[in-house]
Amino acid sequence: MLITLCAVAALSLAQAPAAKPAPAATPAEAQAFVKKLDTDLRKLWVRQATAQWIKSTYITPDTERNEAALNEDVMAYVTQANKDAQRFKGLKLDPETERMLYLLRMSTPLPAPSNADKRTELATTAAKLEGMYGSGKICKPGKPGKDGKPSKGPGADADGRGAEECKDLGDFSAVLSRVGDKKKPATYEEMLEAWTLWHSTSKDMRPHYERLVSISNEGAKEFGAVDLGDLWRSAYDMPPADFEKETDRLWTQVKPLYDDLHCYVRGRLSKKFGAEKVAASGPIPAHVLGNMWAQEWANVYPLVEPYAGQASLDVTGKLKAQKYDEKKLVKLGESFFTSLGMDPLPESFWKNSQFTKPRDRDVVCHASAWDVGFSNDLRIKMCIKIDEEDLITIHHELGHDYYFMNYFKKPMLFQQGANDGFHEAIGDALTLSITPEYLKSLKLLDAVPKDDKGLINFQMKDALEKIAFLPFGRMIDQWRWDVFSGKVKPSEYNQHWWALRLKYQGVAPAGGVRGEEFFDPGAKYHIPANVPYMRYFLARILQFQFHRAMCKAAGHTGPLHTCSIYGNKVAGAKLKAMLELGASRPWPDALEALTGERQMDATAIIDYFAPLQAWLKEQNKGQQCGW
Ligand code: X8Z
Ligand code: ZN
Repeated sequence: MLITLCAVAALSLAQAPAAKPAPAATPAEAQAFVKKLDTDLRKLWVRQATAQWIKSTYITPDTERNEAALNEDVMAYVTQANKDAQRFKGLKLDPETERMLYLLRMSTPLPAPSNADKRTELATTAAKLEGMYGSGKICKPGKPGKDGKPSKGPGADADGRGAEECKDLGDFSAVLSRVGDKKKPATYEEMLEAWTLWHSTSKDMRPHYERLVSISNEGAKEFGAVDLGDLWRSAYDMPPADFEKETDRLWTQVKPLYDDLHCYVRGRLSKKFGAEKVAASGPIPAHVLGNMWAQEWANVYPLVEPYAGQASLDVTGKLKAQKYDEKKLVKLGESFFTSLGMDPLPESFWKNSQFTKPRDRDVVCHASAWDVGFSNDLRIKMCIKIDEEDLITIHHELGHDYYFMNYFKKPMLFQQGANDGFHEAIGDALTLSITPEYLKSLKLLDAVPKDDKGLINFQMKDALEKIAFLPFGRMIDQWRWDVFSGKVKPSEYNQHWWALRLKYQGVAPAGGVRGEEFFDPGAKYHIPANVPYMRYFLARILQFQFHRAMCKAAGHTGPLHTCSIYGNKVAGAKLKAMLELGASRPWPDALEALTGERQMDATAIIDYFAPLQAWLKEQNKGQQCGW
């Protein structure tokens, strides 16, 4: 096996496009170059995705090492190919070749330098970090049994000595999610303990992360970028500095709505926990918002419900009562896509996906969607809980899979979203059509909220998910941009993290300062896994823009929040027209195909929440908002 892997590495390197600089490169040579690139990338990316899938569904030192080796092959190839492509700079090329060369430069979020030792170190460091996150847990000796000995369990010896009780992210998150639980609410202290324990699991990532920053920055420089943040920002068909301005423009559009929501939620939580724990002015403690990162706040809904005594919006209870299992939940997600005229998921999807958390091994539970063979070889990997949150996440993941399904016949470099925000927005855009009427038709709600009070309740629940996320989505990569540029030194990592969380989200750690002995960014998956995050911020805005366009195509005329495109084939065809483009055209072209617009625009999300925002403003009158 080892020999085969080494042979693979040697083969892919030997086949990299010619390294010799040719002084007078021609357009025909450039075309030949991208043709070979496509063949090579197919081989390399399929092998890489296979290794990544195996590692993610079975974390062991072996599968980590295997993945790192395949990642290294791809890194080596892409670094060399980028160098070779320099000779076509300035040539007048056909648009397709030109676009492929543009996309090649951004084809990896982790560019490696040419130095082989550094490349190896980068690949192993990246695998190590993701593995550390996936296997993060806190263990303590098990409680003694009746006989006074520790109870038996995994890791126990014959006498029960050494038995451990371990808790992982799922366990800690379950505590936080009980913040508003009617039957068994978690206390402030229980939540603080769960939050603190999880945030201690990432401490040891820090030196590895420092290396990842330093080596990948070297790689980015070889790719002609100033640093890795600059390279990430150059993936949006505009100069990197303009992209940063775009994200600021969009944030400015939505910030007033976030501020209104923050003000109202803080007031309610302050009443619930007491002003000494949640001050009526100032930031909200990061551990009381029902989510480990305070990124989505739906779990505090029972504590902030605008009007009591309205029809229940508790979908989770219904799912459990109706004995939904994981597959049935995924089938429900699929049925939304097929209602729009899309094909069913392939048989292999049902065979190869991971829906449940295996009991006997570590896996990367963070949800993801895959086309392992770049050939409609679709899968999702989740550790599904039977609740509303995961029903929404299933739609999100299937949105990725349906994007894959619609572009898998394109050349490899075009098998991507128009930009990465588009990819993240598809499934979410459909969930905006999960209206009370739709849920009632599935018997997941007893009654459709009738009057304004019901509407405000429903919008509040939605906003806790969608609006609360926006500043978090905006700040994560601000932190990384600042880290990659060197503006923030390793000795300031944690301090800067909390400065941004305060600035954008208005949240703070309970008890004040979290010193540099912690590495709190590492407690969020996308940092150790090195997944760029601005995509999710863009997606929260784009999904409403997509929704507005699909509603228009479906002939909807009323307020945006009353529209559902479920079952509408015309809206489905419009969506498909955009998905089929993949990344073959600059994203404004793709946006235009669906919406007729060429700019990302937050007016749709603001219009959608207009009733709630008016209500919030009324509630917040006389309050000192802000922090
Ligand atoms: O990572 C994800 C998806 C996979 S692309 C589950 N999301 C972000 C997160 O969990 O932080 C979706 C929402 C934001
Ligand atoms: Zn996603």
